[in-house]
Amino acid sequence: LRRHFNISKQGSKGGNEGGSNEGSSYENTSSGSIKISQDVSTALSNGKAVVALESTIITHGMPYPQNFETAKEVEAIVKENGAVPATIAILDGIPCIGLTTEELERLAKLGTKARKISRRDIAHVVATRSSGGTTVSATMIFASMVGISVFVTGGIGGVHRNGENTLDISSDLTELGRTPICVVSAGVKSILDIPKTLEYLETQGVCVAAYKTDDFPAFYSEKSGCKAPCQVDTPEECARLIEANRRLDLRMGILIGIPIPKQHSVTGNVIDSAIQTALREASEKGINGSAETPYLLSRVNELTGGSSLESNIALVKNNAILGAQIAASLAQIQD
Ligand code: PSU
Ligand code: MN
Repeated sequence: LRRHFNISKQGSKGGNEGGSNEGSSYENTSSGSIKISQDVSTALSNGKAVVALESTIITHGMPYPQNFETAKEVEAIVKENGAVPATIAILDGIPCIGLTTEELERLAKLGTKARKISRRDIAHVVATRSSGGTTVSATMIFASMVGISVFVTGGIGGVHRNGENTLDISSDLTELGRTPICVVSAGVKSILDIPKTLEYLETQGVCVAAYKTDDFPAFYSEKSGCKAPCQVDTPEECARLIEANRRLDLRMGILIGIPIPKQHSVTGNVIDSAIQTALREASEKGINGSAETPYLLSRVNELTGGSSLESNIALVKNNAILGAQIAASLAQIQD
């Protein structure tokens, strides 16, 4: 019943590329060449737990050096909790599943000079041999290609405020509607329109569940005030959800929203007024499209004097624990 590697193995080709590609294998997919690290490749062929991690959070979601430190720590947390981390990015035109520390550092230092890669950008980045961080949508695509079922991030994109007029709706949402990956996140930031995001997820047929609560979490705060359609209470329950989705071949994604740990949550005036200011500035400066989310994230960080960044880092780590536990549980039931 292993669905892994419906792509043919081309054999190892590590070595002569500055040492950093050592131990990786190139897989030939119907859509081109992708590189899978040895760790991830071995875990997938043995049916072991693997957790995908995105990289736009590194290039566009946090400043250096916190982005690099967090990326390394999140990988360590995934390992401690029984799964193999697979950070996904495109480097010099090659989609990479599982990065070396040097590769993580390269992305972290590139920051916003790297491309921000959503579904629509993949072909161009590959064709021009460019490098960049993959958003939730692009990361889901590559994770799904190699048979990874669980993916951890901080927060996903959503329907932007005033999205009914701008049509700015993150491709994360449509990807969740068409790609069977379980995404673990702390919900959706209130820089976005949370009720409309949930409506849109329903239209896309995405299974949305909140973890140990019936309130969909709002990233910096535990509650959004919007009821989550489902509630799950254990990693095993999440794994059973993934397994049911797979067996029935429903082909849509699952979104698990886990609230930020109470001691790290920022609520009330500080964050609200920072978000309001950032939104107003973005609109005054005419910042829109794919530049809007990175702008809002970094302005909110600045305006809260780094306290929102601290929360962001804490919640990603918390999500990584649950993601690894879900992947471990899934590996067990699929055994
Ligand atoms: N929200 C965050 N941090 C992030 C992102 C969103 O709190 O780093 C990133 C993710 O990579 C997400 C992307 O997939 O932004 C969504 O971008 P857009 O809104 O342009 O679709
Ligand atoms: Mn957008």
